[in-house]
Amino acid sequence: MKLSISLALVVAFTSTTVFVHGGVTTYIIDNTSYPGYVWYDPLDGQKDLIQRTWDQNPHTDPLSSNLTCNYHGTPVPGAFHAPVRAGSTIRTSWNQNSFGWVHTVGPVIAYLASCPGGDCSTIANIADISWFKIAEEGLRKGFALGGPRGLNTRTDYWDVVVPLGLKPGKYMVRHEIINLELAPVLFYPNCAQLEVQGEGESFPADNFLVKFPGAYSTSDPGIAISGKVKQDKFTKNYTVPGPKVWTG
Ligand SMILES: [Cu+2]
Repeated sequence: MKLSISLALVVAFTSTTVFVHGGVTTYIIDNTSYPGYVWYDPLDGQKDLIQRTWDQNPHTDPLSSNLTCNYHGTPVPGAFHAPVRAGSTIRTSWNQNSFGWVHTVGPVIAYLASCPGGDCSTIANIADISWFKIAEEGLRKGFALGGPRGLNTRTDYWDVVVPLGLKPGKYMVRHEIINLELAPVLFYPNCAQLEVQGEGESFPADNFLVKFPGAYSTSDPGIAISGKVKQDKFTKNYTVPGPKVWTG
């Protein structure tokens, strides 16, 4: 028993040194689990995923092309779209090797973008697609640092509802964690491909739509606060960056 605990600790500490950052590792959609791209494995051999490629390292420049869907952010061979009914929940997990998310200060945000041509895999330039925000949590009024959820704890998972009224089609989903603990700010975006099904007929108006890169600037209050968020008076009035949430 003692030996196995020691071994577990060795594995644990080894893992923390490797997994200092991270991203979305699994999507659970309508009771189906979709494994994510494994950033520490070779790209060769990874296929048939809904998630686009990424790297564990964060991105600091809001104007970088990495802000769209992380480093490379390309579909793997055999990439497909996970079916999801409008109104259903998408559960994303940041778990890796039994560790949850390692950063505890910052918002978690989810966006959707309609894929032109009806196939998210064949978009020539993902910087061109238009995103709308469907959920945001964390560092808002009423959330204190160290609170129960909203990325103030180690986030194992986060649930987001696909707006019930959203019209069917192929969509990219973009989850993002922003680490505000230090300056510069650290962005962790991840993208995956969805096929939204249902009878919805709604789509957000232009004032809800943004581009990545383009949606954020280092002077946005919710980003400029990076490195200073432990001053409680600021965090209680935190403004999540990006457009208003569209609920359908
Ligand atoms: Cu990190």
